[in-house]
Amino acid sequence: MDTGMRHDRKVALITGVTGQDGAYLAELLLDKGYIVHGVKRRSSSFNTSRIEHLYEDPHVENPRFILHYGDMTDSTNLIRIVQETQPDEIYNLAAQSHVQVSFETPEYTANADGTGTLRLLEAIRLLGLTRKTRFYQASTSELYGKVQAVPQNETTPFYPRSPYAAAKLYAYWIVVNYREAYGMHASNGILFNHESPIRGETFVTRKITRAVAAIHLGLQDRLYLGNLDAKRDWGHAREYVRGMWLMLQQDEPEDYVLATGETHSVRSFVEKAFARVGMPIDWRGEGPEEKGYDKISGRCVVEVDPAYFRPTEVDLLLGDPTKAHTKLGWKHEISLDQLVSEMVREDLKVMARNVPLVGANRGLVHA
Ligand code: NDP
Ligand code: GDR
Repeated sequence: MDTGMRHDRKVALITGVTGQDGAYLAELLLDKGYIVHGVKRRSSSFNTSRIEHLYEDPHVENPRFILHYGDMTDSTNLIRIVQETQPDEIYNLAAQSHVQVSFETPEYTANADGTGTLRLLEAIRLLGLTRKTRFYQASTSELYGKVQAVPQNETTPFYPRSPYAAAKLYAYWIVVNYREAYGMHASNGILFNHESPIRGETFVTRKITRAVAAIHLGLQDRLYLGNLDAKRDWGHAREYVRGMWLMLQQDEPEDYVLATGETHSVRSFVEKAFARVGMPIDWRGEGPEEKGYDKISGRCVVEVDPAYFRPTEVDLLLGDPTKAHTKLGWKHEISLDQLVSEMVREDLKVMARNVPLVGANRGLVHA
């Protein structure tokens, strides 16, 4: 199947299309008229819930959204997909993306997130597509780790604090190297945390908004969290995928920070989320003993569980998106309060349908 060359439409290939960003990006590119190919992993159960609304019957003529089975750990498979699709743009979003999980699966994380990026770049090079195919790499504010300056911009030195960040550091530099060595249009988006109602359930924001909805509806008693003092620069994923696309539309490839320029603690996110369901939080105790009580009922609804503490933590992230603003015309519009409201509202809808709670909320997953 050579779906790339017969159309006037631009062709994009997205790895990690079943994830939060993959789903928003596929939607954006389809809206822009692209033909979108997505790489999804084979799993024993459906993992396509975020992109079901984009699904097209593969038997229709000239489908514009096409899925391929693939894995970042499998070179020949990646080469075949790039060969078949001949993409104008590749967005490399696939990753083992959970920082805490990377401490438990460091080698796999290095393979998928670090070497996986190299495999994809090599596929482009081996197939002679270095001039045709533009490349976006999902780099991360986790690269700053133990931060060397506040706020962080494109020139702030990196200091990774997890196997995930170390793997992404390799990916960052191999992208820079392929750009310089082979003249590829390859860019790193150094994206600060971005969330949404379809954020993975074990990342802290979604874990909080799901628990708030479940506690409000009487489906759960308590929310267990780790470090409440960590500070993050949280934006909305829908706005960030637009920034990815803008990077590949520039004449020259460059690296860009996407961030809001504001930072808030996990504790503050918890307060904002509970406030949406009319539960003001009163904190008592310190460190691992800290608990959050609903001021109105006096009930304990938040507890610290040291199992969620990380061996090395990233304490404070605050991005400076000036370059993206100046060169790409990109700026975030959605405030943290709006983001929290949307996430709690959507989780209330999901919980009200009484979807069985899985993963973090049942304590099946420690992350
Ligand atoms: P998600 O965890 O929601 O999605 C990750 C995607 O990668 C999923 O589609 C997953 O498939 C896929 N994937 C995982 N391992 C492999 C593999 N070995 N081979 C092929 N596919 C694989 O992440 P996000 O959408 O939140 O993030 C997208 C990218 O951006 C990631 O690389 C992440 O590290 C990075 N990033 C994210 C930020 C954020 O705040 N969201 C900030 C900065 C960077 P499956 O559905 O089967 O699990
Ligand atoms: P992060 O996101 O590690 O920043 O990586 P996460 O939401 O997992 O953690 C943010 C902060 O919250 C603290 N925290 C908890 N985290 C989780 N997951 N669960 C808890 O119970 C909990 N309690 C406190 C964490 O310690 C941390 O400080 C995300 C991912 O999307 C990466 O892929 C991406 O690169 C970065 O954002 C930017």
